[in-house]
Amino acid sequence: MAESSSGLRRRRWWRSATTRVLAGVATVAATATVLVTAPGADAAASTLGAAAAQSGRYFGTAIAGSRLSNSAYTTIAAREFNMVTAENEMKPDATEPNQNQFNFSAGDQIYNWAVSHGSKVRGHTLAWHAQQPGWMQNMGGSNLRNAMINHIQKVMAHYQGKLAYWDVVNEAFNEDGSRRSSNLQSTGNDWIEVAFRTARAADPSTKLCYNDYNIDNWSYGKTQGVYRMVQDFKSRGVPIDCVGLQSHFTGGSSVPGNFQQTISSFAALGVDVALTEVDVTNANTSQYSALTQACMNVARCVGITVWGVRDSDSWRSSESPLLFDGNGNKKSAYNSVLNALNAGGTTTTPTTTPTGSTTPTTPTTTTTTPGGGSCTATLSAGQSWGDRYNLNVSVSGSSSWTVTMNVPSPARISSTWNISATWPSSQVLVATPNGSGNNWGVTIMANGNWNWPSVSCSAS
Ligand code: 9MR
Repeated sequence: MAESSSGLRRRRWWRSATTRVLAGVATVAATATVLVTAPGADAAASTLGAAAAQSGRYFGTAIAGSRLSNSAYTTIAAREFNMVTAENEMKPDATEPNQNQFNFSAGDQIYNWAVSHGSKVRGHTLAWHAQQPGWMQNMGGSNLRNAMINHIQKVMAHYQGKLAYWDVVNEAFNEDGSRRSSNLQSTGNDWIEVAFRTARAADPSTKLCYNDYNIDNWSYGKTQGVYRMVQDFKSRGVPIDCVGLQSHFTGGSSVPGNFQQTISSFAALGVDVALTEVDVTNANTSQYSALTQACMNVARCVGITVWGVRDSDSWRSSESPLLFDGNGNKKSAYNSVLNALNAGGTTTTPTTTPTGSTTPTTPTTTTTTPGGGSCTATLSAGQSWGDRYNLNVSVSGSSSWTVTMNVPSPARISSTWNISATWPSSQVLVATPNGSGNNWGVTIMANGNWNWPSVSCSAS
């Protein structure tokens, strides 16, 4: 059923009013603010893009230029998705076939199709060991470094102001968390940060992402390697705005049990997180709903993109991994994703980091439960010591709340006050009232990671 326009208006009013109220809280507490959506009385949205938009997220797909003449394909793509990634057409071999001679015709075709159907566009990708044009594959040293910089500058200048995100660097890590060897890596370990600095200068309007596969399992070496790089970049002011988890749960991989922890841990570094190339072997419904739910549960998980429209469009079509079958019919995984999107989630407003603070801030969260009712959990700094710090938590909006706090590894919560606590894992605290009111707190052993935990609040 389509959502009524009055439902949408109500929702927007509610969100903007909440933003204003919470903005005051953020100023006083010097924390960032998060708010939420989706009062349960509203009708469910009937497409993936509209359902995701209710919580401020997008739902996207990869588009192949060669299929834009197929109306069965474009009908589904235009109806369901509000973010588009060019599957191959914005990669270096497509955009710079000869050195310093650029060709944007295939990329522009996809860009124009997307925006004319009300969709935003994610750029993919600028610096990658694969799909380099032949002339680049044979390069090294300062010639390659300069060619990479020129490529980023020229391609980003062409799309200046037009793209929501750019995957600046793609797939630069080995499975053990070390850097992948490539001609780019051999130009010096700083090639990734040079790429990001070049990208920021070329187009300050777009968000700059690092994108990779097999970084879904929090305890995996590659995930930790990428996490450390992003943490390092944030600490040194190297411009990075987002991390893309490709989330190819095909070819033998499946959604790990700690997927949400991975998303929230990256988000706690102060970057957006997106699932950028999702596919799942045989479109397993529980895996599709779990990965969608994990994104919905993390305030800065901004959107999900599936890697193709129909199974027949997939790079792994023999695994039937997408949400539409070869005839364009919705599969059961489609419904599980749509339902998870419609159930609501957590969204953020921009974060503010207090000047001079040694502790990066992380969003405060409000979640509206599907059945209605909402609450807000606001974090503020308490006393801190050389190895640990206190966080005060204030809950408003409901006296019957559940706050989930996810602490970024290897930090650990060492004590709590004024709550009943349960511990689904060593890094996750679930807090409920113990009769002491709505102000409570935790002591966190930093173990070297001073990023604040993410929190979500749900009312019952
Ligand atoms: O789906 C893309 C396929 O058509 C290309 O042949 C392939 C070549 O490298 O790239 C595929 O897309 C990849 C994406 O750009 C990066 N992550 C892995 C994707 C699947 O291989």
